[in-house]
Amino acid sequence: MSEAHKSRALPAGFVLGSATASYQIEGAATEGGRGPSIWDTFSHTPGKTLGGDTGDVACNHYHRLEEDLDLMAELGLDAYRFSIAWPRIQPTGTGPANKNGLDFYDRLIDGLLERNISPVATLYHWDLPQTLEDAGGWPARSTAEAFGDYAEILGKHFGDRVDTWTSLNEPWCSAYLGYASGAHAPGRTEPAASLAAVHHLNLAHGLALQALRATSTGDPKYSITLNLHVFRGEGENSAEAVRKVDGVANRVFLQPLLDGSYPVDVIADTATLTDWSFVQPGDAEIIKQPLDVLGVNYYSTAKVAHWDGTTPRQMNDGHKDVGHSPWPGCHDVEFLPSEGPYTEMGWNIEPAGLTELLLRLHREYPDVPLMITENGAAFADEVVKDSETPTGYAVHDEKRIDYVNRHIRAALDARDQGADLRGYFVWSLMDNFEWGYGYSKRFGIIRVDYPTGTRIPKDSYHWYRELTHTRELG
Ligand code: PNW
Repeated sequence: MSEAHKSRALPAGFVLGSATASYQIEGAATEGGRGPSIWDTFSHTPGKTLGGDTGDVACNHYHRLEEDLDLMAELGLDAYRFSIAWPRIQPTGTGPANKNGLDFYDRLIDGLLERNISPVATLYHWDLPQTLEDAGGWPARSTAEAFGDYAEILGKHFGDRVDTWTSLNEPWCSAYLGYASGAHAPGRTEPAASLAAVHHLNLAHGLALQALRATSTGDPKYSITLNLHVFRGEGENSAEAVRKVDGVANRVFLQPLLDGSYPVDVIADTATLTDWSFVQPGDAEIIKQPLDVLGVNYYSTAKVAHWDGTTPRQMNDGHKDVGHSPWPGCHDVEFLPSEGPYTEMGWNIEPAGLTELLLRLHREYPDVPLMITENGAAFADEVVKDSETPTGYAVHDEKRIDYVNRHIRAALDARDQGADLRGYFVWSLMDNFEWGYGYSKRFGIIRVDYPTGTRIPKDSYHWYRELTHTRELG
């Protein structure tokens, strides 16, 4: 029997969850007083998403809430990670709360609590109110200030029931895919502005945690989720290449959040783009808020090398190639293809990278508890007729089961070596709108049939259910 399939018990108290995000699943884009977000504008702009797919209907979760809650209960989740759509709460990003928006998340949170599932709420998973983008978006300081006000509304209204508050999901994506490569909304290609966005996202996190702590009457935990990158250097001068990409991908978030300063090498590497004058006195103190848990999203690794300019530069960094780099200040770094196997996203599968990442965080920030807030894989599923199931179909996704199994094991390896890892959330509860890839990539452990919205639990759902019940990896 191979290592991957030896049975292994989960530690006591280890949280098993699943994750989604508002724009990816809710649909009902113009209902309940919701204002437009940058993802509505972007997805409705021709050429921005594959096949012109939008989140207008998505999984119709907004109207299928009860059914989805029941699927979570049946799955045996300890916790559910979702995001709140800012434009449902404040349709134009400022001003009083929209009651309809609050009502929807009341029903979600109360429905979770009734089923004994801990609500893990993210304030921002990329659906910025369009009005705020029109006023400058994340490169503008006013967006961070508006985010603090939004957090105050949420703290007052939901802070008695939420288990964990997460300020931002993957500010790396918001800043660099949104403002440098343009692969994500709002689709801007301004590397200097993307660095201002980095800072204002960090600042927004700090302002939000202050506001949430001041208003939440329960005893929630406070967190942020980062998509930290694991880089492998290849060839001569690759240490320098790794230092640079690690700076703009990882340290430009970790260091201000946890140490209260920006890395001097990143400031130097990006000096031709910006003088960083958007960082004002006092900002560092606001950004460095105590964190009860650091959320880590992990999917794959990346291989980098020094690029000397003599051959065409390779950019196999797993991003949609839109001709603009999401790596400001890294023009002499190239991204080489990693060894397979790969998922349908073209991302290489390397569970050991997760062990290394968790151990690095444990080494550098030993006092910060860790949570894997996303991990999972897009694969093409095999759908077969099966008269034994309630839906009449079964979905075979052995590769996804193997991926999740191996990554939970890799995470537990890090825990065995000292990392303070508290739990694991599989991405995603259901197939959904995969951003620029539209509905073409399926990450769910529940299949969503488009456009009917019918939910079909996949084999991976049944496997995960077995895990939540036995608490033992098979
Ligand atoms: C994360 N990249 O997104 C998000 O948090 C999810 O919303 C998303 O569905 C999931 O991972 C799968 O993609 C990412 O280009 C999107 O490096 C793009 C990248 C990374 C994460």
